[in-house]
Amino acid sequence: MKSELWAQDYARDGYLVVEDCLEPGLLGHLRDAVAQITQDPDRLPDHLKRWLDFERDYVRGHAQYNDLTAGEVGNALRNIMELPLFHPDFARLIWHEPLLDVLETLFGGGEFAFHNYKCIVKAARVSSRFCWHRDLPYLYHSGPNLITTMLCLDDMTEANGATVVLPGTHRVPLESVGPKDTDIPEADLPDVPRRTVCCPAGSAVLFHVNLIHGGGPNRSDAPRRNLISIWSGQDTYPITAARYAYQGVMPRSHDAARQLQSRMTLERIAG
Ligand SMILES: O=C(O)CCC(=O)C(=O)O
Repeated sequence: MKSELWAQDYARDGYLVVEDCLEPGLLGHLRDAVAQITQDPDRLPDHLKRWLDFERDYVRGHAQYNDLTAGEVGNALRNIMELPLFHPDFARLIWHEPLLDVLETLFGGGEFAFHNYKCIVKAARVSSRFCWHRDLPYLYHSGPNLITTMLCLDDMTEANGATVVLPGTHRVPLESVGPKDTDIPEADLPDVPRRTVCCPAGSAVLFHVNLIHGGGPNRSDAPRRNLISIWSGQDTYPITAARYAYQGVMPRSHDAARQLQSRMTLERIAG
């Protein structure tokens, strides 16, 4: 898709797919780095293990989202929070220029800040589906000027649980969005056509935090992994005590003090 259309399509649909955001060498390297975590999570040190969410624990609390039992999903991981703490190459993704180019276009300038990076793993054969939801109520911010981005490490297909979006549902009055939007029953969904976001590995999918989306389970023989980051635009701030690694770094800011912070942070990560 032509970059001149990014802002227009995003404003209309509430989401955007940009292919070829990860070149093949980096894509392979990131897949390997995620596999290092998922293949034997029990071997990780405690300071990293605390950021892992296992599928079996999710299934115990949310049996309705999986046709398998907690015992049947084994040691599969569902989510790796605080990804930048696991490997410097994940931290360096905060400065990944092809993604920053899209974000700068969608935010309408460089004054946007990093919030966090995680990895959603839909493990081969056993993953749960994702309920219909909006991201904003999970994020606890003073406003909705936030963008969710997904860097796809694998092709997203119907069979492996590609994310499904309801285009246009981001255009909603702010006061109508609340905790009920973290799990929207099928019967309460707006009557708009659904779109399954099928795209090749290396694509970036960006969406407005008020866009309704969900995703099927992965019943294919290969994992489906997305690196997910959240970014906040101007005049949009966190309202809870929670803070994440490198939160607040502004890699495209024009402010000299922010540029210094960004440069010094990146230098420390490089070691
Ligand atoms: O991976 C998916 O299919 C959905 C992920 C998602 O909805 C989320 O992380 O908020």
